[in-house]
Amino acid sequence: MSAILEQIKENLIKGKANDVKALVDQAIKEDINPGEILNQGLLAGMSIIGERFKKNEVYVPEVLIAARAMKAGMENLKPLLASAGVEPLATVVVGTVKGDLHDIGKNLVCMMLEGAGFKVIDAGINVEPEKLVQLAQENNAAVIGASALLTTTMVNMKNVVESVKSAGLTGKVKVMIGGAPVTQSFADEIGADGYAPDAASAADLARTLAGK
Ligand code: B1M
Repeated sequence: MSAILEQIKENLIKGKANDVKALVDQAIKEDINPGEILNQGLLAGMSIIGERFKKNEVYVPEVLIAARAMKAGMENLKPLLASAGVEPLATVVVGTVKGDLHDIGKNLVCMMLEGAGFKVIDAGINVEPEKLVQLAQENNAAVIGASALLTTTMVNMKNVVESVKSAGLTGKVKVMIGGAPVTQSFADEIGADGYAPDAASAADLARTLAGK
């Protein structure tokens, strides 16, 4: 791999936003393929952060700082990716379920999904299940991700599964769920397509659910 892509990766892991941006700009000037800058530089770094996060080797602040560096690096790369026809893996609609205002975990999930190469539609907090389905339809999403932090709101995840069913999208739009009180057995009970315990695993799961 070219030295500059390695440097982008290493600086992203360290969360050095200014350096990542400068290195990406330099790589663009050196005519390195935008897809390579994305995959071998930025996404490679984010993937390592995701793995370390899963193993509790790094924590929420480091992930947020790395995501900020990723965002800085993407600034001038994004238009080039679009014109080079580099497509996102798939689209994922993510929201915190109705009645629930917690968004820190949901935002981390969005960041890890973006870091993994997905287009993310962030539906926000306190989202009606029908809204998630509507956004999925409008954006041709492969996956809906629902987050809940309260035992009183996690039950609303069942309504997301039901809404997907009512819209005739079962199997076409997969539902993944997560959040502190959520478990695999709860996912099985409500008929969700998958459960992820943390944000990095959510990106892995979305890849599987979207068949990527
Ligand atoms: Co609230 N709150 N809160 N709160 N809050 C908890 C969740 C609670 C456990 C605190 C406690 O009592 N010990 C408790 C829930 C009890 C329960 O139901 N079992 C609680 C309560 C009761 C409440 C209120 C009801 C309090 C009140 O008003 N009486 C109220 C409810 C408001 C509402 O939502 N309607 C409330 C309000 C708030 C604040 C607004 C003050 C604030 C939220 C601010 C915000 O989000 N912008 C808040 C906070 C910060 C917390 C704690 C302290 C931290 C939550 C958090 O952000 N964790 C929390 C206690 C705790 O967890 N220590 C608590 C960090 C975050 C990175 O983790 O969100 O779990 P988490 O996300 C992880 C994974 O779960 C996973 O990935 C993330 C990263 O790895 N994940 C997914 C999350 N979503 C996923 C989706 C996926 C896959 C993985 O796929 C789609």
